[in-house]
Amino acid sequence: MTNIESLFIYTPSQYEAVDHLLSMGVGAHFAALIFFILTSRFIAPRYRTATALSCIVMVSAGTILYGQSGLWETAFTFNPDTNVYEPGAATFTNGFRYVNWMVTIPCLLIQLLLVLDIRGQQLFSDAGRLILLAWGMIITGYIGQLYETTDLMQLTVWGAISTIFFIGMNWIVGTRIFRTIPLMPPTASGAMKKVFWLMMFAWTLYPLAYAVPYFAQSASGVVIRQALFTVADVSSKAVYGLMITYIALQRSAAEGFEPAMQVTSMLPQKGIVAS
Ligand code: RET
Repeated sequence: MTNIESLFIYTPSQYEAVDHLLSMGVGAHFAALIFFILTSRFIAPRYRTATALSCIVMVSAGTILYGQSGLWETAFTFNPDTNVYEPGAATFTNGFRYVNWMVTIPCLLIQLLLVLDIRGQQLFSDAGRLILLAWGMIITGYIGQLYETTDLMQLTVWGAISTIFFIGMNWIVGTRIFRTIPLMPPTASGAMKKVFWLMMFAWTLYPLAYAVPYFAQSASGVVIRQALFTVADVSSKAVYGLMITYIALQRSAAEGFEPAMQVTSMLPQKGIVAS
């Protein structure tokens, strides 16, 4: 069982493109981590768990991408005679990503419920259902991708089952967001709509990356796939986390949390005298 990545040889620019995409992913997640740590004190305690979950996602995703970039570098070695990178000591796989999603997706979903201010019993039941759907989606997708070089029929069937879970999960996410938007402070509701569309866009890039073996079984297909993964990762985790933090900040300010009011300029700054 292997991924299409291991089937090809790469020109130096194709090899470097993938290497750089993976390193960029590492950098973006660790940079965002610093931002979330530094800004968490402006968020009211009621919403601060959402920021803490962003930190967990950043460490988890940054670490896995660091591993992927190391794996890429050991999986292919440069042959100076032919001027290409050929399969080397290790076998490249995207499987680690799927395993990582078992942790990161639940964190991303719970963050959303927290900034929607869904609490108590409702939080438990919504989170429970969303996590089970997400795990169903990931496990079936993981099984499917094991067959991508050997049996496209299996890739299709498992991918289709995974998509059913995906649709169920999106349905719950969409209904929760649009039901709650009218109850949110106006400063946060516009951003919440954008979060919904960001999720629809970024999360759909993952099934596209899964489907690359159907339409691009080649070294350039691999570059396309890793580019899709990188755009999906940075937008579904780092940019999403920034928007969640923005919403948490606006909600904190609207509820009278002073540090948030200062950041959002709802309070006059101390020491500045109005003339
Ligand atoms: C799979 C298999 C093919 C069908 C579908 C999939 C969906 C994957 C998604 C992944 C989202 C990942 C995120 C990670 C954050 O850390 C499993 C590729 C629908 C939606 C948001």
